[in-house]
Amino acid sequence: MDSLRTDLKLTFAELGDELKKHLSDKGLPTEAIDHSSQCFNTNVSSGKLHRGLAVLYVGRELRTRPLDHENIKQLCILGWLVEILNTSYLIWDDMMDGSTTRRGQPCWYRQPAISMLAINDACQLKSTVFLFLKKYFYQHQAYNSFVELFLKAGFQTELGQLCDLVYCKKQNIDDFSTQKYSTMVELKSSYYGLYLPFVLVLEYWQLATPANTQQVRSLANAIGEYYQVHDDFIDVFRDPTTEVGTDIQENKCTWLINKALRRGNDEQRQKLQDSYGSNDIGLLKMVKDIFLELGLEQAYIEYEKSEQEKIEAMIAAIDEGDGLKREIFTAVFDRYKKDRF
Ligand code: GPP
Ligand code: MG
Ligand code: MG
Ligand code: MG
Repeated sequence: MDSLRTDLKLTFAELGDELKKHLSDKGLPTEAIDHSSQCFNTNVSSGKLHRGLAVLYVGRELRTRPLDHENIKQLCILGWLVEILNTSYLIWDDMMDGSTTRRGQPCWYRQPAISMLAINDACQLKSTVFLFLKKYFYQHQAYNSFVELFLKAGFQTELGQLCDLVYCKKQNIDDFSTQKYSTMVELKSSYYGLYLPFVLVLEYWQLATPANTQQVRSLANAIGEYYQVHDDFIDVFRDPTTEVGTDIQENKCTWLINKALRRGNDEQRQKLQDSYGSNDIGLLKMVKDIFLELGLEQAYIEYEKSEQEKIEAMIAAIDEGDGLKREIFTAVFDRYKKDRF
């Protein structure tokens, strides 16, 4: 899949130019155009591009006729649209989570010259998705489906974020549950990050059916949760010199705290209740120490192994007579598996 990165990157430059042209045609002042460009160029392509590459790769694998230049370009653009949506949500998410760094750099809103302008930048990025959809796909048979998919993906993500933010306001961490966790993750991360890329492609090739989108949905939820559990794990257990997590301080309902609450004895649970969700360095250390005492590092390794087997079994059970190929899920899952630490 990595060999597709070059195709993807080539299209990015065109989208950047198109955005500039659009703003200039609207008569915007140079400083506004420059700012918008800087935001686009700095934030959209700096990630791992899992989602954009998935669109291009799955799009190529599910082609219903030989791919021409135009197909490749359109699939790249659809990939970038998912990445643009992702970027807008990460900019907002970092502000909401009080994060300091992303991808080893200060978060966009943390840059002194940006600050609260980041709110508008993320709004504008999200609108850019629909601007580009119209510009490049208005004549495509699936245009309406694309628009609906992006609108729904946005709403689902916002509902997931709502759950995330409402749960972390809970005073009593016993209110957390793995059921609540799964609902939140499906909404805030699996839908736009995995379901959307696959279904965009099914719509692009006019292959979408209730049955195959349902199969995609189940796999997207499973891979999405696997990925979010890893995201939660590294928030606490990654090398703090590369990136600093905020989940414990922000009282987040994560896989780790759910696991700790299930494993802990009364005393450990009480300590967690007293220390979780605080910015105090001593209390933060207390939570981390209990996580270690409860063997959560090993628990994560076991979770990862058993979940991989479960997902691989789900992929093996995919019905290929329905426009899908097992290989597309295997390849996308492999990328997520390799994306470690
Ligand atoms: C990331 O979860 C959350 C999202 C991508 C959804 C954001 C939705 C909004 C409506 C803003 P996270 O906070 O665990 O991710 P990370 O660890 O990357 O900050
Ligand atoms: Mg966050
Ligand atoms: Mg968050
Ligand atoms: Mg996180």
